Amino acid sequence: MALDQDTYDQLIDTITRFVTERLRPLEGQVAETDEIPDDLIEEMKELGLFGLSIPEEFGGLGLNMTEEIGIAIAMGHTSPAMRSTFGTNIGIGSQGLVMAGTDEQKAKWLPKIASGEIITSFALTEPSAGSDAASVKTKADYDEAKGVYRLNGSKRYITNADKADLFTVMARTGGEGARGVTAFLVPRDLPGLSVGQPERKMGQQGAHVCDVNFDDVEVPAENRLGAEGEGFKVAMRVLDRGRLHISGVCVGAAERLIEDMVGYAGEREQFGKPLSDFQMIQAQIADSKAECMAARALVEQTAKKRDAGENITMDCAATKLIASEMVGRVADRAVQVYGGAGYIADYGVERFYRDVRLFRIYEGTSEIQRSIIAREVMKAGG
Ligand code: COS
Repeated sequence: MALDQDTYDQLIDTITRFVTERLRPLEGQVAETDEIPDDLIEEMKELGLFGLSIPEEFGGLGLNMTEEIGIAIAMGHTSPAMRSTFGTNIGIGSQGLVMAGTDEQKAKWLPKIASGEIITSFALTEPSAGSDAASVKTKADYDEAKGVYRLNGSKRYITNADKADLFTVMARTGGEGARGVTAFLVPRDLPGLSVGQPERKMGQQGAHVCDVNFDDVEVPAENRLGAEGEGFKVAMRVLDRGRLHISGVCVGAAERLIEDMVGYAGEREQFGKPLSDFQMIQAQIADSKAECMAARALVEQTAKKRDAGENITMDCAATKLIASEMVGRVADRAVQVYGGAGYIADYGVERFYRDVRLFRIYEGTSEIQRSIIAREVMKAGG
């Protein structure tokens, strides 16, 4: 444990109350305005949410993975866009720096990331490099005379890019393939860096994704993260843990949907009795609960393995596959249990249905998770 049990229990309790009392009532407003209110962001900062996974010496809470997962599940009980507000700071936007940064880089950036003073983004995906992440084309040419890498290219679907102050950018310094990729810490205010308009999306309104363009952006050599050619591996390690975190959010969202389903089925009457008296409705609740419990157990087991220092690449892929597919089925059943109301915006279930669709796509599609699992299993089998 990074925290003692009492402190951790109090933290979970505080976050659960924040989710229930502050965030859930604002879900509709956030979806409609596509913005998280500023005062809410300030409250998230005060609660320490931007620094959950940042080591204590740099001002964060230094949670281990098991503890972080507990919070991801608690946050999953409200619209995923709420968690996304600080999701990049505690995940893909900061963990490359935590894993591969120098002491100077960490001291310079991590305290401000932990406090939420600066927002971070992870820039891997490109217009022609999605699942095939090792094919990134953004170039980083070293200019020895100036001591800078000159970045040219563009990134796509970058979460929180419009708010970001610091990007972890994967760019090509060498030949083709994974070994030619290097990671860089790129401050937003460098000349030549521009961010596009937020995309219109199916769901998760309030969380924005944008293009990020680099036009002769001169990045000081001291901002290189790790050695040349190590950037792809850094990105993969960051994604391993990101996939586990997302799996926790999937479990939380499923728990919320089950709670909503049960509530609605108990209130709504048809044929003279509540929906919950019908076995076909009970079956949908039972299947959802059983699948959610299984996913939760897997998430917790994988988090424990990571905390024990084990290689979790396959476990994370399997966990994300199971948890994201599970929440998709649960959301679909929730819409079905709500019937006509499930299709009406005011009830919020259709919004969750759209929101959770992304979990099967981002941080690696279900197809990519399956190919990682197959590859790792076959490797282990010789
Ligand atoms: N941890 C550490 N190292 C890893 C790794 C991991 N999880 N996965 C791969 N590597 C290493 C490999 O060991 C290999 O190292 P060597 O060159 O020393 O042998 C190197 O990275 C290249 O790996 P590999 O050959 O497996 O790369 P591929 O091009 O086959 O790609 C997948 C592998 C498909 C797994 C990768 O491209 C991927 O995850 N794609 C999805 C990307 C994604 O999730 N995008 C979402 C957007 S980001 S929010």
